[in-house]
Amino acid sequence: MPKATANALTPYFDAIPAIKYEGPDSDNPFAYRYFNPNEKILGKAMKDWMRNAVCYWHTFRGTALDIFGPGTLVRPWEDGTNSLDMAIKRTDVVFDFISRLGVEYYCFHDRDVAPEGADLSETNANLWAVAEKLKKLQKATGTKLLWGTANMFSHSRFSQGAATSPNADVFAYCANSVKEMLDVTKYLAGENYVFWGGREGYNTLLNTDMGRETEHAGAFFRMAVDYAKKIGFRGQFLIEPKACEPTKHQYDFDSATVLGTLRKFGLEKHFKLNIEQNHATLAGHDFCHELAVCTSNGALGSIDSNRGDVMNGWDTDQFPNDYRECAQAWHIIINGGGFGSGGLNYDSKVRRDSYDVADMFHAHICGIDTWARGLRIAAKIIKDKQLDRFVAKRYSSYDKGIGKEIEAGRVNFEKLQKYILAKGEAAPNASARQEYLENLFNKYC
Ligand code: XUL
Ligand code: CO
Repeated sequence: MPKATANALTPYFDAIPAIKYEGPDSDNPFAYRYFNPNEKILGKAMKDWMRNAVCYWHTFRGTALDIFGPGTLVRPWEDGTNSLDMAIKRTDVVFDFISRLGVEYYCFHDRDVAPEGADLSETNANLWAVAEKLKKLQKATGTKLLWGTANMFSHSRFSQGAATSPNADVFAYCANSVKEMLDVTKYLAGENYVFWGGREGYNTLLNTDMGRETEHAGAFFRMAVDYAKKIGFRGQFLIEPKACEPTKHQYDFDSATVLGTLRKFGLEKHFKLNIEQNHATLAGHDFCHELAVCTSNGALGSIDSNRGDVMNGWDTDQFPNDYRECAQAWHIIINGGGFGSGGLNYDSKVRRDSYDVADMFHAHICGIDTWARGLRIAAKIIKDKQLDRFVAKRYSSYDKGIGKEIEAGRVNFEKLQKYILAKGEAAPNASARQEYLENLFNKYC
């Protein structure tokens, strides 16, 4: 819940009031209009459906540099160094922001929270030094770790891949990174561990042995599963698909590809997926398509929330603002059983010219309210039952007779041929009524 400013960890956000729910008619830009944390929706508190998380990288390490110019986000708490000292000081600001926002979770990569040292042993020690501070702040503020991950894409050693690098020493380096981050995630009671294959892909087949690279990825995932078992890490492993960027072709292209790969390596029981809205569109899919691939395979883990721009073809990572898309997403998520240990991580960044600390709040308020408004709409859809009944009826030929036999695996081609020959023809199905359903959906919005 929002903390009173009097208890604030740092003075940097003192000009901004703690963010509270004021309802849809509020004119206060520093208030939620739809997110009322403890209000019950379909029998569960909104905060427990959403499990909102602030991401450390965009919000606290992003400077909004782009290819045409350096960063423009000059934060008053930064001293301009990437030192361990600054890393430790920064944690107070992060937890202050999260508390004032009234959010319960956060997510980070190893390199977001701690800098590399002179050698790998010092790098590991830096990570643990910050982890100890994070643990104290989690306890003091009640903030929880939704997931941890390792950054195996920024440094030049990863330029040709991490676990799929042609260099076996890089593979070994990555083993150290994931081992340490699994230990840290367990230490901080993290509820999930994410693999996003930053440079796990290729730019040209002229220099790439795809078969070997993907086998190495499979071996790496297997080792991670084995190590988690060894240390008793009970968090959920998640893979975050992305079609392209930074490599031309990423191996974890989309949900269907990842599920196929996991099955190839016999790892499907150990992993679920972390679906990012803008990654779905990069793969040429709707966000909801990716969610439905997951729920229909029992593999929905968590969401990295953001949006692309319909006119741009890259990962713009803007804060979500389309509550209609979120409503449809919630309908799929809720019918699929909810998030489990996952949640909504705002893997989004403010624009390069939104440089005030106030913009960090406006961005998260908009994202959280977008999902909260969507949740309220989805609850209406679910309570009203018309949409779900329509779909159930559309498949009702499988609830009895020959359809039931097909689903039960009790028939073969010969039996089906005999059946349909006796009928003489398969009558066309009733209209699929897309336009009627789109109009019905609009009614709930
Ligand atoms: C990159 C991306 C990452 C992952 C974590 O597009 O989404 O931030 O979420 O490594
Ligand atoms: Co992401």
